[in-house]
Amino acid sequence: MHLPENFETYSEARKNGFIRMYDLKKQGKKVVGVFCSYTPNELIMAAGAVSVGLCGSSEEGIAEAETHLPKNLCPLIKSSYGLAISDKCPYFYFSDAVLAETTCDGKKKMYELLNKIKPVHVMQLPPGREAEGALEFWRQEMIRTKDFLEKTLEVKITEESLRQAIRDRNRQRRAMLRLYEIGALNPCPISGYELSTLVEATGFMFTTEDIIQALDEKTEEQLAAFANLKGKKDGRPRILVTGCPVSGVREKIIKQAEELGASIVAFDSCSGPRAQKELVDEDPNKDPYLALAEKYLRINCSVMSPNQERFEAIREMVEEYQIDGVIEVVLQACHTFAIEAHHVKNLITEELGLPYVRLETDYSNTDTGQLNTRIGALLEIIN
Ligand code: BJ8
Repeated sequence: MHLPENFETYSEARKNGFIRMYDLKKQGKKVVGVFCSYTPNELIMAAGAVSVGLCGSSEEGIAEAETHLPKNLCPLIKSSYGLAISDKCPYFYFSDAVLAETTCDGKKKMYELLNKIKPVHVMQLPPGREAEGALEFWRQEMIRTKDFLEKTLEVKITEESLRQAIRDRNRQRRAMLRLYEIGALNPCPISGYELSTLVEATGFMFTTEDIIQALDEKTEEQLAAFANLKGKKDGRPRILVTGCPVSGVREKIIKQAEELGASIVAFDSCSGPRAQKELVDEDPNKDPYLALAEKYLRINCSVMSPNQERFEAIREMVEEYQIDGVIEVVLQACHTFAIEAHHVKNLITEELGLPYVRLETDYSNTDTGQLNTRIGALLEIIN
């Protein structure tokens, strides 16, 4: 696996973002902490505030969290909560408010505890897209969130500022999608480890223009690298990673798989294009709250039931990215992804005839050797 000399790890990017955020706070900027792809960031932007991801991605904070939360809970939830209550996360400390959603049971109950420390607004996400009224209910949640932000941040969200935020966020999505599409090139010039790290590091840049510039520069650099490869194939198995977010297991799964010879070219997860693929409708005659509701309700996370759209997205990605095998990441005690993995396995192995492995793990390093063996076995089957 080749990494550029100026490669910034996720934790370095996170640390470097602290200074930027400190400066923004000194200038009087309001900050809203977020946890999920269902968060309508456009509302935060329209309020003149910046958003920052608060999802924990390391073992830090887990011991503290376990004094309040069950041990057998998703590490992402425990780490996020532990960092918050132990004052170990400067981004949580700087947040004037937290915007969250009722996604999985663990997260939504954790938010009730978090609300004792900061103002937490929890959007009630419909559990599916198909029920009559789901879309209108979700549109009303957008309006309720606007009201919360206006009151808590003492600002006014105008229709004009919201429409501008929608256009800006769409520009950012397009830039991100262009970078993800590098993975469809064959051979793929960028490692999945570098790609996913860079995309998540943009969460610690706080202006649309900075983010777009970083994404565009990487895309152009990789297009040039691909042109230099002059069509030479590298023979590495092309892998799709699906399932739970990979931030907290990037080193032991993504990096390790590439060190074992895989080329991770695509992500069907919140570490990939899942939440970026659909833009928000910019039609000036359309109600912007309806446009936001439509876009965010289409995100195909396993918390939705049924979630047919995820399987369609996987089918399309397997074809577009010329996938040879699939790794499914399931974080410990994540019931929705663990159960949905049954359908995913059938789709991959029976319908598409490809090798598949499901890796159930947490944020510790105790299973690194075991993961190495299982990933190695998958690559051997493909080879
Ligand atoms: S849209 S994937 S960011 S909910 S892994 S905390 S589901 S028990 S992170 Fe997620 Fe939003 Fe979905 Fe994406 Fe619960 Fe599962 Fe843990 Fe999860």
